[in-house]
Amino acid sequence: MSFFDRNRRELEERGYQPERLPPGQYHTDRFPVLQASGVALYKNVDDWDLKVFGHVDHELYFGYQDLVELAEDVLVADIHCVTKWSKFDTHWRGVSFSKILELASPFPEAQAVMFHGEFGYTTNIPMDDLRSSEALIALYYEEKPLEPEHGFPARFVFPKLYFWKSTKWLRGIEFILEDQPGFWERNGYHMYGDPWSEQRYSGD
Ligand SMILES: Nc1nc2c(c(=O)[nH]1)N[C@H]1C(S)=C(S)[C@@H](COP(=O)(O)O)O[C@H]1N2
Ligand SMILES: [Mo]
Repeated sequence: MSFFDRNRRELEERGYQPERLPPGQYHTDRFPVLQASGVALYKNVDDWDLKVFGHVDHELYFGYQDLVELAEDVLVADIHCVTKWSKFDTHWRGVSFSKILELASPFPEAQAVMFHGEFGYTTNIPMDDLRSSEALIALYYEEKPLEPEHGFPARFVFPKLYFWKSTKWLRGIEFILEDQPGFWERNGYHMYGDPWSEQRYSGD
């Protein structure tokens, strides 16, 4: 029996539905750490801020305390990494993306958002998906502030797509007119990244 078959059988024995795993994924209880850069360490959280800009009526600017005061939305979801691990029922708390839409009022012409992380990391997500799916600026994981390696002070969480779309050390939310590739999308990953259709690489 293959590793993947055994993993699905183990899930079943533990009372989980193996159908929660998208094709080609296995489940892990661990929380792997992945990034293209080093880990951003903010010794002083006042050195961090988040800008919302681009094609919007109202540009927004948040410090950490501003977001802490707004952090009342909870998202519980399965996450799927393109390197094939998935993790069930991850629990996040922060500011829902719908709150950002309400405050910023992006122009109706804006077709996509470019998320900017520390060290120049970027990734793109279409507006239609952001409007219709669960999306959160997370400050807390399992009710504790994020660990630095998982994106402290704030990361995006967008479980509908592969986890590379969930920017750690989030610094900018840019509303753009046309969907553009971000860092991994320019380096061989799929423009969209739906785990259920296995859109891992640009040719998939
Ligand atoms: N800023 C930033 N965010 C990032 C990345 C990165 O390199 N830089 N890597 C992405 C990738 S490929 C994955 S799989 C997830 C991993 O998140 P984790 O380390 O919390 O598991 O973060 C995503 N967000
Ligand atoms: Mo990833």
